[in-house]
Amino acid sequence: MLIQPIDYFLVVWFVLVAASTAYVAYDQFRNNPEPAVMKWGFVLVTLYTGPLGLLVYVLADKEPRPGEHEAFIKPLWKQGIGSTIHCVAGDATGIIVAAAVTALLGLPMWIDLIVEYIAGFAFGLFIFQALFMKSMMGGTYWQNVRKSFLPEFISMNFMMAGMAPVMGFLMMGRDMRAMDPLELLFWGVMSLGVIVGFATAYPANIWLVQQRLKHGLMTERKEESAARENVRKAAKPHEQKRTTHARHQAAAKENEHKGHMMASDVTGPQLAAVAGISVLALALGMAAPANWVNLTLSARDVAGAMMPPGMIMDRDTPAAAMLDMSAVHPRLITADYGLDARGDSELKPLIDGDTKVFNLETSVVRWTILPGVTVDAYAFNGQVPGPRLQMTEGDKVRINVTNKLPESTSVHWHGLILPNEMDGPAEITQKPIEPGETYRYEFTVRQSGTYFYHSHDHVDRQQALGLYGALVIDQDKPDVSLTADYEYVIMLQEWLKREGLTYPAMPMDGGQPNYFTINGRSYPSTDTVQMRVGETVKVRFIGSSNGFIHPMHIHGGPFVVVARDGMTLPLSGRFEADTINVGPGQRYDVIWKALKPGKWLIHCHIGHHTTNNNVETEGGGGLMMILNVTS
Ligand SMILES: [Cu+2]
Repeated sequence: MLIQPIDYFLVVWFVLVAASTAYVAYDQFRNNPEPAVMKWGFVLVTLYTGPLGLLVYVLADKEPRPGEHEAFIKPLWKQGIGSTIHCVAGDATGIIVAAAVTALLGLPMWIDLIVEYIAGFAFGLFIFQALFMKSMMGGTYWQNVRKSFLPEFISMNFMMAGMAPVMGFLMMGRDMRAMDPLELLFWGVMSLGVIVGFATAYPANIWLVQQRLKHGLMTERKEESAARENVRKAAKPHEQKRTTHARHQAAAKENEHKGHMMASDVTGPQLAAVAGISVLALALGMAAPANWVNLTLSARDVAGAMMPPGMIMDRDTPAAAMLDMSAVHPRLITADYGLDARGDSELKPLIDGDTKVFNLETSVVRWTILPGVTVDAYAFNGQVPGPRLQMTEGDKVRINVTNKLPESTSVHWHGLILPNEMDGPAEITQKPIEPGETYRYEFTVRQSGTYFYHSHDHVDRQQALGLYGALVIDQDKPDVSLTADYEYVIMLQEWLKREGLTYPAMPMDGGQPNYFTINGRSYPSTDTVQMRVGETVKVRFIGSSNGFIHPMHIHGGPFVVVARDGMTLPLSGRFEADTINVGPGQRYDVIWKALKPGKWLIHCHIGHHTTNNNVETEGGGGLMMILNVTS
């Protein structure tokens, strides 16, 4: 799914990869006079490195004009390229296949890296290197395996020394879609890994070619092949090898070859030193990432999670912590709502005998908080906040909660006195409601006042993504001292939206919010309450926010606090104030009287909470709304 700029870049990249590979394959098999194994080597490497493979091919191997291949490929740097190509073609193929398989099997990253090394080495040695050597040098397959073991070992070590850290850091980085072979990003990381691996293996390959421990580029003319074919038909097997080899010598313009051996004057200490350094480089490349990223996790553990910028993720961050803070994946969105949709709409109950029945359903939606600004949210009945449940003291109620989220959930009826098994905490009083399941909550309402309901499973994630709603319970005998001309419920929430993705806001590194909503809207898209001088409004503040306290302030004169946490304050306990701290879970009912005409604000008194992504629009943002009083 194309959800980030990198995804579009990767589409372009892989189109270029396809075009580059097609060109190299066409030119190799049509125009290039070189051995078939080398042709395949270039095709595979271009498949992994795209335009860079094409560049290397054109600069080092593509015959510039007919008959010039022999002279063109002679410089040592080009011979080094040839040697690196057949190392990388084999090793990278083994590594990439192993990486895809281990990811799909759900093995931890550190095992992935070891399996990839073994697979890359085996594929390089047994398939590419030994076969390549055999076709060039003759001899039995196993003689060639033995001969190519050390050069292949050195080259593979240096390649993996470059490729392993690229895979370790990027796959376990902020965008862990890179762990999933079904995502384009996985293949992008593989491409980059091969490019870096090529670069780190190249110097060693120059040395190996120079020491005649590995072959570089070669020329094999068609006429020669035809001649060889004729000779093969005529000659006995033993003679045929010698003749073929003699022709090979001529083609490569190498005079020092003797029998099946390449004459190398490399010394034991030289070879041991280079092999030793290659082992050191390999160990560093494989182990170093484990200092910073958690290589004990598998692709299955992190499930392609995308993490917020600034989250501290280190070698001991558990997968559950990552999933908890990860973005809502846009592919999970089932509905898209504009500014015409409203949260906190009253849900009319169905009547079943003496019971009021409310049906709630959770799902992932895209919700508009400001013109042009959306968040990806968890919603009850497609609303943020969820629908308002209006009840009366003494009601028997049944609430069916159906879970259409990608994860389990449960619902807690905050502040209500009810049977323990109806209280909602997942794993404590009930089994979590798994995706697709429905749980039936049933109780009789014994209280009255302002309450709310919210998720009680992975609360820090789910409530911070919008899973809450108001529960307003009327008294069976209304108390006139609690009534006002108007009523308005205010539910507070913080959001973290960055680079097109929504993360649950939390008071921790990487989790700090940059948008704030009253009833699912940021100012200036919040409601305005219209009233006249002398009229009163009862504001029910609900601390539906998850980790942030909001000192809520009303301009234009004090309000009277008449209830706290659903409980009516006795007349002697009521008090006047103009700011009240609404902490998570708290509710305050306040009655404000319009004394003078004008636009009077209700807003949070933390300045940052009245901005939208740190920007003020029309005098503010976020947790701000207007009481518009006319005379
Ligand atoms: Cu605030």
